[in-house]
Amino acid sequence: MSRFQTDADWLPYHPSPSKPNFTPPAGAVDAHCHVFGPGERFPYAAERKYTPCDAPKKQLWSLRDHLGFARNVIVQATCHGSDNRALVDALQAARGLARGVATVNSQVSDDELSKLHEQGVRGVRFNFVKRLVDVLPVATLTGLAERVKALGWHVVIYFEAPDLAEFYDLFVSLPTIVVVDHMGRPDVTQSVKGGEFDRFVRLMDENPNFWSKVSCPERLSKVGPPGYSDVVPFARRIVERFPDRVLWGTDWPHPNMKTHMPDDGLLVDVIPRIAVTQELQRKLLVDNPMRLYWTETN
Ligand code: 0GY
Repeated sequence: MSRFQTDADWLPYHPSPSKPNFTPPAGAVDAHCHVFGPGERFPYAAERKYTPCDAPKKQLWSLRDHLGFARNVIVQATCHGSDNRALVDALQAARGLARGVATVNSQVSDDELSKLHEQGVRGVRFNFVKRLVDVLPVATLTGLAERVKALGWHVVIYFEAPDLAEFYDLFVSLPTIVVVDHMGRPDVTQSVKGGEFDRFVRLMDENPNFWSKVSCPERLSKVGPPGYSDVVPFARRIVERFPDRVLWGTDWPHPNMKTHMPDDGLLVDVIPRIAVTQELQRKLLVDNPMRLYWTETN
């Protein structure tokens, strides 16, 4: 029995995802997923805003193999704060088949950053979603970005569309590659062209150091599974306009889903509808993530 009580409304990850109809290209990377705990070994952070059910690395490897992927990029989730031990444990167990995006605070030493690099971390995540974190001061974020730039890392940012205007100047001042989670969480009930989403497309147009994850239809969709059809035009627009700056991930184990827990096989079947040629699929799933995370083995 864990000493952590999972939130009463927490939805556990899908116990038996279907086999997707779409076969990912050889070497495909799931570039956005998490590990949670197990809490007994890797305690959840005191400052967390939610307590998930454990989602350990072994389950992630089973999912990777079942879905036809070869590698993972594991992103530190807010429930672990800036304690990256569960992430590092998974990276070490993956024997080169996983890379990480960590969360660090301003007290992190250069030695700790170098060690994280050796352990497979290639980026830091700055989270601006107010229900998930207490946002760090701008000066702290800018200072951290400069320090990780020296390691050749990038910055992953997570925000919701209505907050883009507030953080815009900070985002474009970041000196590294900047990877945006889930297309900046657009409101998919709005028009894919001419509306609020244009601001995000402009951000990508005007800043060639910006990349986007075209992930999380399950979070953005109002129509839901099996097709998540309302999200498809948004992701397709980004993939076709920025084919060399897009990544895709499952988002397993799908934290904070309140209405349904997705079948990961169905999420994979969205890929050929947002990347409609084999070339786009190869860039999205292999070439781009390999260029960003596995430079030294290319
Ligand atoms: C995601 C989305 C969410 C959570 C986190 O780090 C996290 O806690 O990223 C969310 O609640 O929208 O990408 O995992």
